[in-house]
Amino acid sequence: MDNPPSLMPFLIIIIIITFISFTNHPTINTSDSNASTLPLQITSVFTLSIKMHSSTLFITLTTALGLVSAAPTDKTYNPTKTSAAPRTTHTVIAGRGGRLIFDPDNVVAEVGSIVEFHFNPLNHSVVESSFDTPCQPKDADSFFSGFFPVREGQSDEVFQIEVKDTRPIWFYCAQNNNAHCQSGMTGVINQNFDRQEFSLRAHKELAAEVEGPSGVQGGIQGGWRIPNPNPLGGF
Ligand SMILES: [Cu+2]
Repeated sequence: MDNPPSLMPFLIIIIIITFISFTNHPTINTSDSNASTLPLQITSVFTLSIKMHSSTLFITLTTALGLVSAAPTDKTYNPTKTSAAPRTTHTVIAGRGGRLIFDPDNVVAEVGSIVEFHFNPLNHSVVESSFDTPCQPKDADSFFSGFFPVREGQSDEVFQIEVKDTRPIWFYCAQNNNAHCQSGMTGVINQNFDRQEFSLRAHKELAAEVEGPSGVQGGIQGGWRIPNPNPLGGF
């Protein structure tokens, strides 16, 4: 890409060379009495200027070159971009293949990413729990998707949650008909793989021992229930 200001130093040098050549031209030399009067005066003035003020001229030209070479700084300014990078979305299928599972049930998701739950047939849901107390909401703020009755294919809507920090997020399906949570419908986001006593396997063992119904929240919360962005996803 052309950068017009960068040509300025060369133009100035060419002008200087031309100017010096002009002053040394024999037809307008100050010693030539046949030269016309006007060019002689101009040449004399210029020659005198160069001789008497060569240092000043040098400084002036150097300053000019400096200003010209500094000029492109403004041209290379790039405004700050304001568009956000697209967020990663991790898809989890509840009840995939008619089984009482989340697939995958052990999700690794970076902070700021989205985990998006899709729902296959039966009537599944997803609720946030804690490691120690499977099949029950973690607290009053636990996310809850509501139920997704589906006859075939996948649900018209999905449920999204945002991963806000690196702590493990435990979840389960609150469908009590056939005890989905106790039957293996639990999962985790960002399990601590250095602490096997808190593994998903250990959590599922705890869930299998839970007696009584799974708990649900009073209403959909803690995420976004939105139209399915990929209803023909093939699962
Ligand atoms: Cu279920």
